[in-house]
Amino acid sequence: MSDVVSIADGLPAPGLRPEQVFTLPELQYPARLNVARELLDANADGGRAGRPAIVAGERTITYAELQKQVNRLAHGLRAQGLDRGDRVLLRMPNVPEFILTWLACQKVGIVTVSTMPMLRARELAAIAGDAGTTAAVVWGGLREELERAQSQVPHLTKLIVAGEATGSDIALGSLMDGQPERFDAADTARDEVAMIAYTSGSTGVPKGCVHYHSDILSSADSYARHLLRPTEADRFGGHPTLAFTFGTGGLLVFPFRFGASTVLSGPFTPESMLETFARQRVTICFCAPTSYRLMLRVPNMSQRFDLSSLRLGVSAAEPLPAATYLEWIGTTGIELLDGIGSTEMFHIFVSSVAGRVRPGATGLPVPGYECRVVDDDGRDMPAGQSGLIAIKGPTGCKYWRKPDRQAEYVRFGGFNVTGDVYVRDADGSLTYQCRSDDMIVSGGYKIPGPEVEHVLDEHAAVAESAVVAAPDATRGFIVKAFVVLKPGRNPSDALATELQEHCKRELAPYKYPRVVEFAERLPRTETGKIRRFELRSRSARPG
Ligand code: 3UK
Repeated sequence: MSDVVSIADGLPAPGLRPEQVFTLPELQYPARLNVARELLDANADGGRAGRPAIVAGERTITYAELQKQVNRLAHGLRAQGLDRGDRVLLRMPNVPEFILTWLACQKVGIVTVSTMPMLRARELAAIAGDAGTTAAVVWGGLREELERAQSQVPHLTKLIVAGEATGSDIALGSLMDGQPERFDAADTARDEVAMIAYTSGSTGVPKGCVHYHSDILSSADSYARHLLRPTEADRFGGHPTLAFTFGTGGLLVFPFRFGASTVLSGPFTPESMLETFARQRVTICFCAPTSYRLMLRVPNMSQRFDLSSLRLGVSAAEPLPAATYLEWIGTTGIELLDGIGSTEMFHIFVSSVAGRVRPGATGLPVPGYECRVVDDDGRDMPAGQSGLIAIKGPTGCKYWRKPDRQAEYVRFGGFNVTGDVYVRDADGSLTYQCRSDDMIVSGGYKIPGPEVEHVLDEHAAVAESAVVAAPDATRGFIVKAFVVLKPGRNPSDALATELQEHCKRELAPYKYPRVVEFAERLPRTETGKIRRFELRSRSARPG
């Protein structure tokens, strides 16, 4: 396996790493720390054995049951030759098997590389190749794209199939058969790599973000502990995929850190989400603003669905407009907490505070995080003037094998610079302005414009293209492509559809351009750079 990068070689050099600060008493972790022992054994062996850990449809799995399954799978993974520091790719929807596998890997000290279910072969191959995954656990219904990716990744040799398995596959269940129900968690260090989470990649290349065992827990002990104040009676629900750190936190780490329950649900539709909230008595929900807007459009939603169990909603992944906040609280009476997080920081670092929400503002730094608004040279901006947000706390950006990007994100003496532009008011409250780069945020998804351009440009009819965000009442923004055709090719609706289909085949379908506009030429700067700003403002005008 000499072509598989080692953990030491994947991590950024010590001088490039963020300064991670642990200022609160609850963030003082012992030198040896295993995230699965803290999230699972602490509950199963700590008086919560019979409490529900996972609720999925008709299935309820207690902490004791989950612990036995996790232990048997941990033995099974070891029996396959997988051990500490190996990387395993996870490709599963929000099913109990995701959590089972994630915890079993963590117990062994295996590094999890979770991937979004919608990714296609080319995206999966890039991630598997970069992370050096030697095995994958894949949900039966999602295996096809991974098998296509496998041919491009020689070191990805082992496929473990959850759900239904056939032929030469290794079934997840068979790995567990006959294995002992006890497993002592690996004696991992608090700053040992636990997971590599991939971003959507603003340059078209997905970036792996390394998180230590302590990073995962400190997100629960700063953000969740202080802003959500969970108890074991809480039932966490919502739609983010468990593979996205918004979901890993909200639907796995946070409920388990506080001995509460996670409620898993199928693909999002506004009705099915509301139905799950009502039937499963969800108390805290995690959704993107677009989803709250879609739920509000369900006729008579508050009469049809009993939302009396809900006590708090979390909104993240894109800005929460004051109008959405006000409509939601007006209709349901439930407060929404906006929070900005990132894959690099693991979870939310600036959040609204329950009872003190200022509609339209993101909020205040999460306890444990220090936050500045600075100019391009790192000088503090006065109140009321916009600048880059720079944060420092118990988590921080550690890009896997991306020293150049690392130096862009971690600056000004160990601060994390996300690329988001903010204004801080005199009272300290932070209001989001925009992103300083070209990422398109649509319906809660991050879509790098250049990645879509790259695929469009591969089409035989296309000379060049530029992809920008166009405002949209439902999704916040949608992907819009300006396309210049090759000589001899003529614009038509049929060709626009063909280009859209091409993108859906080559990329996760949510990335396809919902609007295709044919152009004679693209506006450029004197140095040849596309003037995206001009295209964006052209797209912002109606008609
Ligand atoms: C944008 C927001 C305004 C912002 C995420 C919560 O979104 C998450 O992670 P990603 O890596 O994207 C990070 C970027 O998304 N963003 C996120 N939340 C907000 N912009 N208001 C918000 N409330 O540009 C940020 O840099 O996909 C969110 C928890 C975990 C996450 N990974």
